Amino acid sequence: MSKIDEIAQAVENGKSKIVGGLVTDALNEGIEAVAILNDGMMKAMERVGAKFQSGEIFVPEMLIAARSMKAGMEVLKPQLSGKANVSLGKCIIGTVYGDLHDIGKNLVAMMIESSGFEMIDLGVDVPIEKFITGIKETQGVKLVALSCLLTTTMPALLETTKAIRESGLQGFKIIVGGAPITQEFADQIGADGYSSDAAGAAQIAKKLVA
Ligand code: B1M
Repeated sequence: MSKIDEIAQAVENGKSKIVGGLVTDALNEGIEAVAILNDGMMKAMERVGAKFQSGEIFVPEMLIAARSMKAGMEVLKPQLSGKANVSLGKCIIGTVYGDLHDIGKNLVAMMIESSGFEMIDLGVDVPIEKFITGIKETQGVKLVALSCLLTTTMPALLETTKAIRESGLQGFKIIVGGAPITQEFADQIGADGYSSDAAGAAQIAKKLVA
């Protein structure tokens, strides 16, 4: 079995204690961090999602797999996040209310931060008012990034975007993303930008504030 498959299997089976070591071994063997992430850990999470959908596993197993992915991410983080020598302003990021998924949001935060933004992460299940207060009380916000992983929290994404717009606060762009979100939905709710993945989110973020 290849090292990447070993990592994927460990993530899928929730072996959080060994994932970090396997990722370190893979990096030492010269395997690219992006390949470990995309071909190993993310593939594993897709399989976890499919198993959940088919009733083969339940929420606790999904949670344990998420913990393993996070353990691997800790090791990968320094490899994935380059240091930008520019300052593009501040970015406020969070997962919309009702939604507890944060792995994708954390990846997006990491990539946007590496592209030159100062990151303020409000976490998961973020109430609309918290976004608005955050923007109001932080000087130099240029970007608000909203993550949404559930079809059932897409209305929360719409409401959050709408409320931020209606707050009258200005000087920043809003980008949205997450598995169920499409460019069409992003346009419909009036977001300035959309990406289906973390690297794309960083590219769009830079373009929007340029
Ligand atoms: Co949840 N869950 N989950 N879950 N979970 C999904 C999303 C699901 C697709 C699984 C499935 O059924 N196949 C399904 C949603 C179905 C739907 O909405 N149609 C689902 C469900 C149903 C649920 C619960 C309702 C289950 C239940 O309780 N019955 C429940 C909801 C809880 C809640 O939020 N209120 C639930 C709970 C959980 C856990 C807590 C157990 C755990 C999350 C732990 C955590 O995040 N700390 C969990 C997990 C792990 C998953 C899966 C298996 C993996 C998610 C993940 O981390 N993927 C997921 C299945 C799947 O994704 N295939 C699933 C890896 C991550 C890197 O990818 O988050 O997609 P992702 O992020 C990507 C892109 O989406 C994008 O870039 C990222 C990197 O490239 N992106 C952005 C994300 N945010 C972005 C923002 C941007 C731009 C791009 O701009 C701002």
